[in-house]
Amino acid sequence: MIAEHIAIEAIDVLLVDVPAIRPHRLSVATMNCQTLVLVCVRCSDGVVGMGEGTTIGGLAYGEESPESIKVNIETYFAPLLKGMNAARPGAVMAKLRGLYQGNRFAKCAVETALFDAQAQRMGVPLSELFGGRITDTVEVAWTLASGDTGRDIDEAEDMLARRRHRVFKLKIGSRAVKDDVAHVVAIKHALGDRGEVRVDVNQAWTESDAIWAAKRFSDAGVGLIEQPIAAASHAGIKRLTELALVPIMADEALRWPADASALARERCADVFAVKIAQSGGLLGAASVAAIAQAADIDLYGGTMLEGAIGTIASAHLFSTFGELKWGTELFGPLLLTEDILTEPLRYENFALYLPHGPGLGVTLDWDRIDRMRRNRTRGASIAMN
Ligand code: MUC
Ligand code: MG
Repeated sequence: MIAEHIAIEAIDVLLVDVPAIRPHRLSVATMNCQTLVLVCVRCSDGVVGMGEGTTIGGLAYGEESPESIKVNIETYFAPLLKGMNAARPGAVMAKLRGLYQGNRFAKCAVETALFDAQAQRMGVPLSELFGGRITDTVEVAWTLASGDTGRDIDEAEDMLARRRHRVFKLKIGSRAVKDDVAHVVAIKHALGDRGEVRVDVNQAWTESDAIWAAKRFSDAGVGLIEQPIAAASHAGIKRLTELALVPIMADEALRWPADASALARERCADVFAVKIAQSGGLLGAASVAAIAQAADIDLYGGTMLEGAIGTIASAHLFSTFGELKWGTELFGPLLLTEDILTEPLRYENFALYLPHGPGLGVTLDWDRIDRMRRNRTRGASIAMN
């Protein structure tokens, strides 16, 4: 029991630019580098919590950019949070949510840091604050997004041979639909039953494009279609789900738990991609999962291509879900050329292994972070305990 008032003393936000191992092409952007948005919350008991609010493609994916996340936390969140009781993360976040609109990624970063600090204080892994983990590993899919069919097949073969991934998500939607379909079908034919192939269109198609492609994907054995049309079109995604050609997953359509509720009420999708940043934090993502489970909608553990902090925070939460039928795509750190941990996350046998230490259970490599962080000459160096 933590009865005393533990003050939030300081909140630091760092933008850390890490090159990608290869260009990562989505319909909304091509990423050559990922900007990690790391938040550290220092508390008066000496505990430091870490969180992450990373997004994709600057301002291309959502309404927040790495820069807006940093500015809004520093300008609006930090003055409010300073002095508040770090031992009451739920109360702190309720206040923050009540005062400030939107900013889901920024809220996620702060909330993760508060819960990391609280779990460290209590001496338990983060997963134990969210009902307790049911599993120590989560299966991890890999995204093929080089844009080149031959290169994607080689990449998938390499992942299969190394037993790192056997589920492959193909990023499509930036080319003509028939070209995308040919690309996906060629990869599925090459892998056969050895690899599962899914696609993510990131809202790029019209409904008629999606119907045309779904028929061909169904014949080819593609396993899942993620967010094929605009997030706002609940009626459209419901019609695609009802066609029952290939299971349909909602991703960008799930901005808040209220969206999950609306989509679940009408059973607009077969699967929900649960993402901590997209849901405004761990609590919001837990609500999205609960809504899905109550409505008999399957769960998938999504990513915003976060680095190690957002990835392991997500894994802690996902490990508490009763059933994660479609696994996860928590591969973000593997897409980056440099690790920010002293000991990398453990990926083996197609899965990510959860750590057992208190809080997030990982240790940051501050020398590396300091080398890659933006404006390092102007900012004060972040020295951790
Ligand atoms: C998304 O839309 O799902 C997940 C994997 C990837 O390559 O991009 C992300 C975002
Ligand atoms: Mg997606």
